[in-house]
Amino acid sequence: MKYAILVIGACGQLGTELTRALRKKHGWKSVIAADIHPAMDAEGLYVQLDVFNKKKLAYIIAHRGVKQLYHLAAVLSALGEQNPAKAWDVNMQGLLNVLEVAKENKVWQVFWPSSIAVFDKNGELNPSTVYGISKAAGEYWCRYYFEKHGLDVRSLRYPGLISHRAKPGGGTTDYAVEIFHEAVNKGSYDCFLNRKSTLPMMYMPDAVRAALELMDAPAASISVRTAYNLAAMSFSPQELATEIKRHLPDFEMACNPDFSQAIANNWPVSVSDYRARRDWGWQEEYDIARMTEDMLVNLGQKELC
Ligand code: AKB
Repeated sequence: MKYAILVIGACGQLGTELTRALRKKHGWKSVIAADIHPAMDAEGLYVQLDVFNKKKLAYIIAHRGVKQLYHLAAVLSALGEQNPAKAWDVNMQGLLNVLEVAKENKVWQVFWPSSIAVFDKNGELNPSTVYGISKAAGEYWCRYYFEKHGLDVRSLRYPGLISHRAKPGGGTTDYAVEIFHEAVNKGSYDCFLNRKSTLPMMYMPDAVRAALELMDAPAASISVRTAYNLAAMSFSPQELATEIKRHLPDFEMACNPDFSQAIANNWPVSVSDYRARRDWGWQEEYDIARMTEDMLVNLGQKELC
């Protein structure tokens, strides 16, 4: 491979795993990790980048021969409600900068994650958070750059993501990661959503594979140029706690809903992803049982078989 791949937001929950997967697939020298932090790790190429710095972004793309770009930097739903102006700025201006610089520098493909936060509880496109509004508007910007400028932008509406490497920060679905760490470290968890709050979720290996498969799909098969719905499983905190208890029988969960509950109440319990299945063969691998077992193995609580 002669071109470079740039991952913006490479230190985040999705970025950490996607960068690893891209390096495994395309080679260590082909993938440049970028994030706002001074340095990530010694594992591969890394540049410090603020998404507001268009000049530096253009320089990296032009001088490193970047032809594929993953733009993951964002302020998530719960944190966004604490600081709406910042969330709008980072999420919207960041995306517009990336799209514009990618267009000017003839990047072949851009991946940008959207979210189930664009929906209301009936599954209508009707966002209730600044994060959701920025994702909905961003989807239309992606389609606009495709239709108007021929930029091959592809996007997925991710559910809550569960992973054991990097922790998420500022999301409504973060409880589904925190619960594992607390179960393992303390044996108990105080959940900020109520027991019955069912939301769509996905295990990280599926989320990473979905992005890679979407980017590998022939352009002619991509019928959705806003963002594809993507689904794997739906569960409530109670259902997840019950699943964890199968492995850690002494685990206990209390629930004390905070402001995030109002956000969760406005999201759908599930989404239909038939277009992703039809267009590029999407198929999840992990359900709640497999995901829970794998999380606990990776957090050192179960023997690897
Ligand atoms: C959040 O909770 O904000 C995110 C999301 C569902 O996009 N995990």
